[in-house]
Amino acid sequence: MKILLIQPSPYDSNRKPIKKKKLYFVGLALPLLAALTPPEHEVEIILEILEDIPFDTDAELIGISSMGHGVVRSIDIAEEFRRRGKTVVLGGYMASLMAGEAKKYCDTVVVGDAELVWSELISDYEKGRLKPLYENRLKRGWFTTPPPRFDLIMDKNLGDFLPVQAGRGCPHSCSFCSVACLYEGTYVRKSVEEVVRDIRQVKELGYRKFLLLDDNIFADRVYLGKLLEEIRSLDMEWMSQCDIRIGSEDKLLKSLKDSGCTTLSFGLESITKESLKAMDKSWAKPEDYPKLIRNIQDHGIDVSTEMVVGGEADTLESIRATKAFIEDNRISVPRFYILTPIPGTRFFRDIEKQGRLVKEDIYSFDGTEAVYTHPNMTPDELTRAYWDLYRSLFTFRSIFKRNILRKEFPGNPGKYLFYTVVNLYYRHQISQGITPNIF
Ligand code: B12
Repeated sequence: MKILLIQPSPYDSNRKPIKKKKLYFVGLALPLLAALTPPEHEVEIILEILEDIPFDTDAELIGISSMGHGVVRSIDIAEEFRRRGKTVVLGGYMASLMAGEAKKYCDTVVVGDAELVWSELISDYEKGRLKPLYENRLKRGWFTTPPPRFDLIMDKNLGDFLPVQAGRGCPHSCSFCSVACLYEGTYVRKSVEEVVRDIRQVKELGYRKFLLLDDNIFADRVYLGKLLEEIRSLDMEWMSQCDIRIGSEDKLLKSLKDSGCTTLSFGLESITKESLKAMDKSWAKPEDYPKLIRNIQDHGIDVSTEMVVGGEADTLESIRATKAFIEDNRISVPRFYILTPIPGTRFFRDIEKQGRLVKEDIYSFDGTEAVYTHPNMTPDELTRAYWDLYRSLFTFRSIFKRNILRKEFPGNPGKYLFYTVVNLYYRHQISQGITPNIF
């Protein structure tokens, strides 16, 4: 049997799938699913952002991933394949969070971690006994995966790093977070040996860098410490994301740097304490952010930030004040979204219960448009404040201040000039009304 696995590309504003010449941030799901497939079957992977979908394929079983508002494209692809008589499986975050809705457009939905059900699904399909739903989640503790089948995507135009995963989930339960929704505050990890095996595979494929795409590498500091010791000996550069409080851990920060970690990304969300509290993220203390950021930067690790505007206690003034925060802390490449209730999350249920939703089309839920009423501003004002914040931070003056006018510049001009170019690209996107994103 032939199986076609598709990572759809979200639509642009003209409802055409976004296309790029190169994909930097490759997902791990499809190379892993391919590795989990019994070897007697042939697997093809399509990354739609780089290539067109072969709708006339001779594959029997079509597996489609789904992420955020991109699920609209996943559904359209699913419907087209079903019209052509194929058996379609939907999986990934969005299908997991809205399985009932997803089921309307496919033959079966996989909810949660596919490692636990994929081979059973294939065997059921072969026996003509496919179930409508396969649901299973990794629980607290450890998990294991085969090495991902990167050989199936090596001919595609990828960036200079590949993904590796050590753990899934996060001990926090922030109300807006899809990860919290699926993993419910649990954190599961792979053995250090298995992670090392996967990094070695990336290295053997000729890469010098990897992206550790865990949700929070600071979830288990003992485990992280052991992992860093091993990563260090592999002589690779890497990036990841985690809880900002790692900024107070000098010993860990030193080990991170020594192990080749170059950049960490932090979901800081907001500089307004009460907004963080309303997101169930009061463990994050905005008054500590400057000190923590500085300590991470002083250890030689770049800080990248993800923030949201439109938290419950935000005002037009606090959104404007975010500009000074980003500049004062010399954040090279800041990114923002409007706080958005993603269907399936606790935040969505709360906003829906309070009758505050003003948009229904899931395509508005892409983080660039206000979709619910806010106590301190109208949805239009919020959307405008969001774009104004972006514009104010991507002036030539601000780009210069954040990237060139910093004490680290003389020591590594090449890196900060590269960030300047990324900023200029973001500036161009913002001027076109496109939210900068990392892919
Ligand atoms: C790398 C990444 C990307 C990359 C690469 C995506 C890609 N092309 O694969 C880029 C940067 C392009 C990207 C883009 C976006 N992403 Co993204 N991304 C991630 C990230 C960090 C890692 C994904 C990954 O590889 N994980 C490791 C694998 C093994 O886990 P997995 O993807 O969950 O897959 C497992 C299961 O879900 C399942 N599964 C997944 N797909 C399928 C398909 C089938 C057929 C089956 C059976 C099973 C299955 O099996 C896998 C093994 O168990 C996740 C965070 C995370 N925790 O996963 C966010 C995440 C998935 N992304 C998210 C979002 C919102 C987006 C965007 C919409 C952002 C935006 N505003 O533009 C876009 C949409 C892009 C799209 N194609 O539609 C959200 C999804 C939230 C949600 N409710 O759906 C996440 C969870 C981040 C977050 N915390 O909010 N993303």
